[in-house]
Amino acid sequence: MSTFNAELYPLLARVDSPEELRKLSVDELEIVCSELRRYLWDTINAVGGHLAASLGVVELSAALHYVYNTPEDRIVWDVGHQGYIHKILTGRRDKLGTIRRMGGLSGFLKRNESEYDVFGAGHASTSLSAAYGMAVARDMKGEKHSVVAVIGDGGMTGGLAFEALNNAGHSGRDITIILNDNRMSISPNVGAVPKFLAKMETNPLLSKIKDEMWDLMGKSPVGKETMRSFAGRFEASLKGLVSPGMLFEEFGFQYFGPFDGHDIKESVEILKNIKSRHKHPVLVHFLTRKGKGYDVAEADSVTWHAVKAPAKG
Ligand SMILES: Cc1ncc(C[n+]2csc(CCOP(=O)(O)OP(=O)(O)O)c2C)c(N)n1
Repeated sequence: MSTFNAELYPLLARVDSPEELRKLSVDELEIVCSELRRYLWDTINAVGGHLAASLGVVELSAALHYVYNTPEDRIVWDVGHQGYIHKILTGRRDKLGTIRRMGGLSGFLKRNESEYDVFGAGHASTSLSAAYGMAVARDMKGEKHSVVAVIGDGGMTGGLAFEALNNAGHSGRDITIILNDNRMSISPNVGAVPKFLAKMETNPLLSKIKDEMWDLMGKSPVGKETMRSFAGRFEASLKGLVSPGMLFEEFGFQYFGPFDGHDIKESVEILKNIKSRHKHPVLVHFLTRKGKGYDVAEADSVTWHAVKAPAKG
């Protein structure tokens, strides 16, 4: 049973698979993202299911399938409720309205549902270990594909995630972790890791150094743009020294970020660069917003984490 109305989402209607997605221009990709967000909202509000987390990973999901050659390249999602956009993009668009119903799509990621679901993601914090295992197997078989794990800041507080960081970082193997940091678990996150992740943007010393360098470089006789581009690079390395980059760098990961996970063009550029140039453990930190695009869901992502289907009346 198809629940997809092609007239309402004309560009998304052309995306039957990630291969079709990869044929679009980046400008078209931006339009697809807005159609994806609207299709998810319309459908899940009608049939019930998880909502806020997937609204927050629309651009990340599209950028990942645009840059990586899935399913050959492996994308390992940490929790099923972040995977609805991934499902829409990987041949299950027309069945979204059947999610979590008898005979319909699973609310989780399932290997027997799709070749794009490379790991059975249900519960939190398992993706990094699964991805590391896949990277080891790839290297033993002499294969070359990329392995990318996507984990939330909530999932990143779990012990198994740290076990994987401990193993993968020192191995030096080609593995990329996408940290989808929306500052929320299902409810607000607690403990040291979330505090650590939030530290950098609120670090007053870093902001002061950045502002002063920006002014100074603007006054330089060597060309404002050249100097400001140098200042930008310096700022990026400075960020790596101040947490949270420091934490991941200590585990053996090269840290990049934090970036705006809703800027599709920037996300595509960053991922292309990581895919082609970094064949070692890398962590890319994206900031996203749970419930993105809908004021009510952004304001109260706990309530909108999952919605019930409206009662039949
Ligand atoms: C071992 C374990 N602990 C707790 C949970 C409950 N749980 C499910 S997903 C999740 C984390 C969700 O936060 P995050 O990873 O940031 O993803 P988001 O919902 O923000 O996208 C938790 C704690 C679980 N499923 N398994």
